[in-house]
Amino acid sequence: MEIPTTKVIDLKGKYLIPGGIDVHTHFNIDVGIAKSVDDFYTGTVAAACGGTTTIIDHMGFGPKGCSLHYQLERYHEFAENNAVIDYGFHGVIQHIDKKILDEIDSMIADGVTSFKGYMTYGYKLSDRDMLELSQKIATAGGLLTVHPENNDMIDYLKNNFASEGKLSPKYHGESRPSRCEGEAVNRMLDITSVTNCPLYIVHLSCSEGLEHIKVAKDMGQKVFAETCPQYLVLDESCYSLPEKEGLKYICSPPIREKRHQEKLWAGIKEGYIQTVATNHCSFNFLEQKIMGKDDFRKCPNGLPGVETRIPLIFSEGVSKERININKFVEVVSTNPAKLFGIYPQKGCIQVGSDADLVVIDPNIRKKISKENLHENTDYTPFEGIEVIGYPVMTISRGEIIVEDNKFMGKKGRGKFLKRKKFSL
Ligand code: DUC
Ligand code: ZN
Repeated sequence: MEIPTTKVIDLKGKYLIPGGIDVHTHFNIDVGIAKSVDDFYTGTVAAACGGTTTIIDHMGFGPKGCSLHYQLERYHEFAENNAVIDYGFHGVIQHIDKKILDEIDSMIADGVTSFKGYMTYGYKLSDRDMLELSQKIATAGGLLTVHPENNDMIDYLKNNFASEGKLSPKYHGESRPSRCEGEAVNRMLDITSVTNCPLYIVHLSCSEGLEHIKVAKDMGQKVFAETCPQYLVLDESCYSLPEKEGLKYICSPPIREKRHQEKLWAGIKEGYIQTVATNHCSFNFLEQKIMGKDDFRKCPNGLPGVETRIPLIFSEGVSKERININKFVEVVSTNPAKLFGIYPQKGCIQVGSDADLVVIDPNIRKKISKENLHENTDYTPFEGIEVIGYPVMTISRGEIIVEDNKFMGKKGRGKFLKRKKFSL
């Protein structure tokens, strides 16, 4: 018989929280003009070092016309034998036809219970597509997640700026104004009110979108929202940094004017925003982001951030007293687990749960720097920000996998999470 070993850890002066859950990563993604530099090994090592014990990845697009399971199989191959923490996938919807709609049931049976539709980019869905998709997801017991931006507005503005030779990183932000996100959020709220489908807005970046969500939620609609650290701590001035540094911050939706930040924090505090995820989609500055040096449209969109989420939200949220420790745990762990069908296996500390645990020392002060991170990029957009509080130990299913910023787990130890149907 195996003798259980017991290790006593002195947590005096520290917080013990359920492991972080980041429900928005893009590992192994190929965006056509570039491949991300974090795969399921480097990305999950970085996640673990930053206090995250579960990720749910938004699979990238597959070949035109491919089935949902085609892409799911590719992602199982990417993650298996590589991920070091537990993981799940959101289905990605590239087009709508009867075959795709019929496949939703079997995806759910296979543990993929949420699906992402884009309103912009190459595989954007029309309003009619969204109606049919949300109707199907609602009856199948899934959750619809949406990237909301008005594609026509973006196209129009981008073309206008280009014709005037306005191609510096600043015009990335200006071609995707917050009204264009707000409009798309509102449209999705109306569409899903017709089909009665639960809606999850990914990477909410602006007060316009938040206001629409508040109205709908107060009227009883099932709508949930995620924001990301970049929208809470950075502002649009990053696009005007010298030496093309602005390219480092090109992501969609873009980093907004400062006025949005406190609105988003208030949205978290008041419960209109339920999760903070990252949209981690990492490209190197030197060979990849720099492709946009003469034209922002050539810069691959995306920022790294899977490792800095917990430190930034703890520091800017709890240490700076914008939110209390309970709200922090809700948005980085418990709510994501509940929304995405892995609670109480994950997202809480209780008998029978997975013993995914993180220790945070609230007294550590350190400057975020690429040098101390495990993300595979040559920069971090949060360089130089001083945080108060940092994760010092990460435990996954009872095993210590990170201690004092050193990863000591085994490659491939992460397991696929077959998620339950949406039930909130
Ligand atoms: N936004 C990004 O910046 N990158 C990947 C996908 C997305 O929505
Ligand atoms: Zn995304």
